[in-house]
Amino acid sequence: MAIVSVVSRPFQDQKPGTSGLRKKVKVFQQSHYLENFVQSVFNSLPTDSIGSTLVVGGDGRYYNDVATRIIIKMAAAHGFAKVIVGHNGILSTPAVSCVIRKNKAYGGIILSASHNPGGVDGDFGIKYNIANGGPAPEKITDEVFRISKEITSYKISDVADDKVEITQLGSYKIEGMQVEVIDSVADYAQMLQELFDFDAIRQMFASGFNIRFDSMSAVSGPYATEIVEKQLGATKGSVVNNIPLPDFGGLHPDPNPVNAEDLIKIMYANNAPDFGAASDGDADRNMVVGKSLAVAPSDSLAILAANAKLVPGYKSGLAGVARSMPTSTAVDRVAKELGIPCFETPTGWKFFGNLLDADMATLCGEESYGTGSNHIREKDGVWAIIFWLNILAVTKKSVNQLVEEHWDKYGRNFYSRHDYEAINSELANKLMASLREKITALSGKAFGQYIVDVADDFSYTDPVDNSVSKQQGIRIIFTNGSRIVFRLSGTGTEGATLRVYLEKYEADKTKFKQDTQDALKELIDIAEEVAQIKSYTGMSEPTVVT
Ligand code: VG1
Ligand code: CO
Repeated sequence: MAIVSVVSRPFQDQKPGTSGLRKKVKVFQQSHYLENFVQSVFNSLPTDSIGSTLVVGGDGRYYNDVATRIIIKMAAAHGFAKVIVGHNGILSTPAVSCVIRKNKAYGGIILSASHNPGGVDGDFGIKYNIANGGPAPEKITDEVFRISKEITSYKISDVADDKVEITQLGSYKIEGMQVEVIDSVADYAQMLQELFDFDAIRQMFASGFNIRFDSMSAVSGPYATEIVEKQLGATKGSVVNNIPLPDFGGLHPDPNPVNAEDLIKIMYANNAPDFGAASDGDADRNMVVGKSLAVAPSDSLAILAANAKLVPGYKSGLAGVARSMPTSTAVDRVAKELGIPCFETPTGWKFFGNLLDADMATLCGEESYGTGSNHIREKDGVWAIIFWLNILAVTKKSVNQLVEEHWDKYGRNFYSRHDYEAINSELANKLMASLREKITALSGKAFGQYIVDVADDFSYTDPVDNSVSKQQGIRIIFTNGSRIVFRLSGTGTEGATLRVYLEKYEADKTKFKQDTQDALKELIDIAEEVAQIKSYTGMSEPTVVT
């Protein structure tokens, strides 16, 4: 056993996006590709990383196990004292965050492309998280990218792969570094027990409440089975598709009404269960579904914020809330009512880290089915679902009742996202550039009854470290509070994806039952008029509407 230095050549395309580096599996399988990126991460770390602890785990997708072993061998070469790794290389994204914090680790590496499809022809991804348990901020990912473009070698232990044991729980050494293989679920489950009233939820299940939790053949399976079925007593079989598969069964592990089609069908049929839930590839996203009602993620955030005090972990109230810029302003109304601040950040969980660390925000959320809190530094799918169950158990209300009462009190923010996927990158960039040129002239312009109040390219100054992130999406805000936002996705691996976010506030109760797309019709037309999406993309309609 020895540490060797391997000569490689730099790749120019290892720029982390919204959430780490995501590429096709085939790209990651090129020789030295993964190793170069991992070495770039290690080279970006100060010397105090030597002798410290690193956490490693992933969502179980194709290549997870291979990559896990490579990272353990490289961590030994870098001089970490210990690697904590999930059993079989498996840890959900929120579990990695939990384990980093619990063990006061230096950081962690997450192997996941999250909601992107997996399998040999699918996507793979890697992300570095820092000591607070959250995604590395831009100043670190920028540095990693810079190093990756110059790197010419990496260090790795030459220990045989079959000596890098990840299938047995327990501890052993490689090059003097301790490797500890932990149960993937235990620490995470314990954390949730401390936040929620498990007894109340258990009673609710015991009295006949039923749930269908669709793990989408992704990593939430073992977590939901242990927590929802075993610990909370939901009927056996309530958690479906609960075995993580390397290709997620060939499906797209994204918990929205389009991709979680099966769950929606069941929840919209007669005799639907009381509660439907789904989670994504790495279990940081969640969808909540009532009977014939898929709860909009922006509404879910607002409802959790409004009811947080009913839950033991948040009984003393919230310091503040935060949402990503495209997320609807439903939570802003709750914050106003509670008299707490509401922060608006760029898309991506890394922007919430400082606010959570500084205790300026307690709950955070994104329109993309992500909700979380200061219990860790990632969004957390299973947590969000148990949060909802806790509120239902305490209020003895149904999902639909809670949502409708919320609208009655605060009004309804009709909301939808239209995605144009896999469009030509050059054309997508041209569309955005032309929007940037147009925005100054938009101010004050009237489109029927919609009058533009503000039109800008969102720029964010972090209130904690004053770092500035520019060009985070074009916003058109109307005088009546409605909004249209345009931005390009930073998680795709094929061409570009244009996201158009549409929001309309409605205070008139008689209009709450309207179909969302109908309610947003005028805004959809304005978006087309302003951005000329059809002519730029050649697409007559979006590929996904959520
Ligand atoms: C998307 C979502 C964003 C989310 C990110 C990572 O990013 O819009 O809200 O934080 O995915 O989620 P983008 O750049 O494609 O719009 V996950 O669950 O894929 O880590
Ligand atoms: Co995810």
